[in-house]
This record gives sequence, C-alpha cells and structure tokens, in this order.
Amino acid sequence: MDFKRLLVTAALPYANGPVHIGHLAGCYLPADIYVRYQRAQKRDIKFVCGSDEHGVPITIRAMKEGITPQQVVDKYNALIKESFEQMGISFDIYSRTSNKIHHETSQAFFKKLYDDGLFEERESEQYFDEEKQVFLADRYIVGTCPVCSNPNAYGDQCERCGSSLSPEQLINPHSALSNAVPVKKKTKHWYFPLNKYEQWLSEWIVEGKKDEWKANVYGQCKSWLDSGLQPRAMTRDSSWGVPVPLPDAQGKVLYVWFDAPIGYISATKELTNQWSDYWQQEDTKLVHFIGKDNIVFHCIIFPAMLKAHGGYVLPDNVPANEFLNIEGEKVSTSRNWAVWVHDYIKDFPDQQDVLRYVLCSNAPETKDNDFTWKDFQERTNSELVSIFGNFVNRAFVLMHKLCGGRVPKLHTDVMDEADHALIQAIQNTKTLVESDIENYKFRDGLFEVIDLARKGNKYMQDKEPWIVAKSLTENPDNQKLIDNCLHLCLQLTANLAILINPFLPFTARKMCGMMKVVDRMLEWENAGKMNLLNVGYPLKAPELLFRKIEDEEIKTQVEKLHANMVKPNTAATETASTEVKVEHTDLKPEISIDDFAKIDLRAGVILSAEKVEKADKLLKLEIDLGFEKRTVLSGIAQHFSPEEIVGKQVTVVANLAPRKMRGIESKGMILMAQNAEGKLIFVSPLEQATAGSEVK
Ligand code: B3M
Ligand code: ZN
Repeated sequence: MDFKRLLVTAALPYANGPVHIGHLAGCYLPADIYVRYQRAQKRDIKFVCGSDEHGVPITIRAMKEGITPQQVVDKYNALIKESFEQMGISFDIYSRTSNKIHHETSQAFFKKLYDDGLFEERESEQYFDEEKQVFLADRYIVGTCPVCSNPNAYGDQCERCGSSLSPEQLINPHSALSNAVPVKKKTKHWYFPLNKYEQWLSEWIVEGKKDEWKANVYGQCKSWLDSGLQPRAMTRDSSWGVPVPLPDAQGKVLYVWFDAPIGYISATKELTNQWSDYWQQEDTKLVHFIGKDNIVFHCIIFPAMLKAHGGYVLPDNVPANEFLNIEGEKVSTSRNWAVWVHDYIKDFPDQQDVLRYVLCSNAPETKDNDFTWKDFQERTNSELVSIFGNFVNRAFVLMHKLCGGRVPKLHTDVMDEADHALIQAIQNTKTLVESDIENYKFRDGLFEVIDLARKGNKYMQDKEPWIVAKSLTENPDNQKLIDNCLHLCLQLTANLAILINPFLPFTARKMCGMMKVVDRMLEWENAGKMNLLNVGYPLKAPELLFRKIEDEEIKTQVEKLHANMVKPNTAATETASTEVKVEHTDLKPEISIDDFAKIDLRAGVILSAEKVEKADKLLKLEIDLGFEKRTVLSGIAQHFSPEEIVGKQVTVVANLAPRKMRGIESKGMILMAQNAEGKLIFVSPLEQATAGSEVK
C-alpha cells in the first residue's frame, strides 16, 4: 500500500431532479461498496459528495416548474439526500455547492489562477434575448431539429434523436424564455488554456494511466487528447451561480464545471479541519467515482485546473461506469422513463439490499447494461433467496434442530476432505473479493460471495445432517459429523456476513443480529477466520434475509413505468414552456415521376431480428422478400425489442446500394413513420401483402 489515506468522491448530482437507479448503478453504489470495504479494512478514508446546485440544468428546471432556482435546489437537494441515506450510501458528508464555504473556496481557486495570469480574456459573440435582456446558454435556445424534425430541440442537443447540435443548426431558433428570435451580442469571458496542459496531461494519462484506468475511461481521454485541446471558457453570463470574483464581471458566474469539482474540496473542508491532508498530501489516494458522461471533466479539465493551481493531489483513478438502460431503452428524465429511487423505496420498503444486489450484479462496468424488472425478480429469487438466504436459513434451522440452538463443537478427529475444502474456499474468497474491490470489479466480487454461499449449500446438501440424524440411536458418535457440518456452516455464515457487508450492508447487520455478534465482527481482518462464533454460544432463531418477489409486483412496476412515461408530444411542450407550433418540416425539393420510379419498394416480412454488438441503436433484421432473403440493419433498437417485431410486415427500399456497418453488410432499408405519440411504427400495408410484391 503506497498511500496513507483515501479520499473518495462521487459525482455531485445536479439538484434539478430526483436520483434514479441509473445514477446509483453508475456511480454511487460502486463508490459506496469501495468505501465500506476500505472502512472495514480500517483505512483512513473520507467519502464526500453533495448537490451540484448551479448551472443551466437548475435554471431550466426552475423555468419548467415556474419556481425560483433556489426553490428548485432546496427541493431536490433534500429529496436526493434522503434517497441516498435510505439506500445506505454512506457519505461522510453530503454537502451543497450553494453553501458559503463552497462559494468562497471556488472563488479563491479562480482568483489564484487569475492572479497567476493564467486566464485568457476573450470577447465573443453569444446569443442574446433582447426582450429579457439576458445572454442565452445553448440550452435556452429551442428550435426544430434538422435531423429528426423534433420541434423542441435544444441549442446543444436534440433529446428525441440524441444528435448533438449547435444553435446555428436549429431551424426557427427562438429563446425559450421569451420566444424572441435571439440576436448575437458581444460578451467577455475568461478562458482556461487547456491547450497548454496538453503535453502534461498526455504524459500523465497516456504514459501513466494506460494500464491502471478502465479501458472506457482511458479510451475517452486518449481520443480527447488526440484531437487536441482548446482553451475553454470558465465563466458564463448568468445570474445563477458563483459570482466571478473580479470587479469588472457584473452578471457573470463561474462555469458550473469549474465550480462543481471544486465542490469536492469544499465538502471536505466542511467535513474536517484536516481537509488539507486529504487534498494536499502526496500520500493521499484520490478516487473519483462518476458516470461516463463526466469523464472529460474529471480526467482532463479538473486535473489541469488542480495542476495549474498547484499544491493539490491528482486522482489516482476515475472508475467511470457506462449507462444503465431501463427495459431496453435509454433512461430519459424528460420522458420520465426511469425508476426513481424514492419511488422504489416506497414500493419496496426494507428491500434496499435487493436493489443494491441487482444493480451491482448487473452494473454497467464495461458496457451499457439493461435493467429489467423481470431480471430484478429472477436475480432476487434465484440468487439472493435460493442461494444466499437459503443457505443461512438452513444453517440456522438445522443448528436449532440438531444442535440444541448452540454453536456445536468442531471435532477435528473426524474432519474430512470436504470440510477442509470448505475452509479453503472461505479463505480463497476473501482474497478474491479483496482484489476485485481494489480493482473496481464490483460485480466479480459480488459473484464470488454468492458463489461461496453456493458452495455452502452444496456442502450441506452432500453432508445431509438431517439424514445422519436418523442414525443417531444406532450410532451416537455420528453426532460429531452433524456438529462438524453445522459448526462449519455457521462459521461460514459469519464469514458471509463480513464478505457481503460492503455490498449489502443491511443484510450483514441483520445477520449480526441473528448471530448475536457486534458489528465489529464485520471488520475485514476477520474474514477467513474459522472461530468467529464461539462454541456453545446460543444463537437466535433465523429471520428470513430476503423474500421472494412475486410476478404481480413485477407486473405492477412494468405497468407503472409505461403509464408514467410522458408521451413525446407532452414532454416537448413541457420542456419548451412556450407554445411552439411547428407541425411539419419543410418539404424536400420536388422530384419527377421518373425520379420516383427509380426507387424499388417491396413488401417484406421480418424473419428474425437481433441486436448488433457494440451498436445500441442497430438491429440486424433478416427479411423475406419472397424471391430472396436479405440482411438489413435498421436503427430501431431503442424502439423495439427483437422479439416483438419478428413476423411484422415491412416496406423495404430494395434497390438501395449495400452499405457496411459494424462489419455487417446491410442490403436495403425499411420505411418507418411516427404515430401520434411519437412512437416509431412500420410502414406496412393494412392487409397482408405477398412478400416481394412491388409497392407502387
Ligand atoms: N452535476 C453532472 C451530472 O450529474 C454533474 C457532476 C458534477 S461532478 C463534479 O451528470
Ligand atoms: Zn432530433
């Protein structure tokens, strides 16, 4: 161990909405597992987080809800904080960037860079709303998406088709505040010369972190560095944020991505007088847990800021996760396609660990993953209930039945190979879990623990103490075999509590209660020990650790998800908060009948459909055209599951030049339209057409 103390941060969630399970899976749960493990190792560690209360996301939400930004952050900060607490995310501090200490800390940071002459002052032209007399951030400019014709696309992104945009690309751009057409106006800002840190970043990351950082993180950094860094404005025109601490900066605030990461420092200051040990002593190991959309800020921009300031430690690692989709679709907060943590807790009180379990065992550690309620049920019932819970329960029940409710003795004289193998397995698991957690492989670590419980079940099944018990009148010595089996199963139970504790802390505590041991037993150094429970010690009656999730509950959740989804049209109106009436896109230029005749449209039937690896939008379709079968790649994976479209009639552009995508040749294209709810539908005849017949 080449560090003395650890500082772990988890991304500061924007206080513009509640947290959903994607947030948990992406960053807070892995961070919490890591921290709980390190605490059990008795390492000096601080775990800091807090609400990110500045920036455009907050002001947009205020506009949507018709309240002030302050009301927005007060409301959501409280809700988020409570959700984390209920899920057992064990921050040492959950702060807020609206706190005084944060304003002071981030202003002082800015001022130091300013005094060192680091910033470049630049004038640029920005969109301005003359009616409201304010500069408009890209998000405040709405218009029609040039790609998908969504009438409510933002100046930086279209939420319907996901294209990233600039305000110039929007058709009919207008201000979301007043509906006025924005004009360009000059404004001055302070730019951080990221380009000057390119060389240093390159050495630090490309040479230093290649083998240490996760491939997704390293890869993103590398491609940023390869495409060259540009100076970046660190101030904005806005009335909401940390005021720029300069005399000539009226109406200007720090860029939210300048102040937010400094929030980690402010939160540590708020937590402890020793804050500078954690930030300024070289023997600190700093780890940032984040989601993949925050990589560049934590791996490039913030480190460059810290380096420029001087005196701070740099992150040792930034284990970012990918995204968690819900029931096959990307989480969308504007469409309310999400499972909200506070809702989950309401519907499944006292089932926090079940969610922690499912989210960790299905965590998007290396690629985007999918959460489905069905999978939630299956994992709970077939892993937590049938393997882990079942083992612990059987050990307790049998101990009460066959050993008088006390921890039986271990008779070494009759120990056999299976007994020794079980002890060995416990010790091996400890080592494996340790290395998995230290290397941010939380899924693997969790699987090891479940696997150990599985071994326990097998051991018990092979030993059959309930059968052995029947031979006792004939052969009283056989009690020794029963004792040994249950002695080891109970020591294994104690070990399981220690090993599962970082992942499922509520369960570990419950197990301690059943074993009547203090929580201190959960310290990591106790893992692997075979004398955790004293012989003769009376234990409590078993409590069920987990309960089965019923089909009905799953059905309710799936229905709720769909019922609560905001239909795209409503979502759009709500987002823009102005009445935008753009029903159609402009028609394309006129064509002749001959032009049209060049297109060969045919009726086809989808024979099979499957997802394409590493392409979350594409489905690979096998289409029957009557006279031949075709492979067609279609960008509809986020709208349909492969199963639901097999057998559907489609219209195929049959003479389109073949095109290769992801190494697969696509021959043709299928036609799609949208229904009133904005959902994609197939363009197909009302009646069944013969496959291959021309569509004219
Ligand atoms: N507020 C962005 C996000 O929630 C953000 C992270 C700040 S971490 C310093 O995606
Ligand atoms: Zn679009």
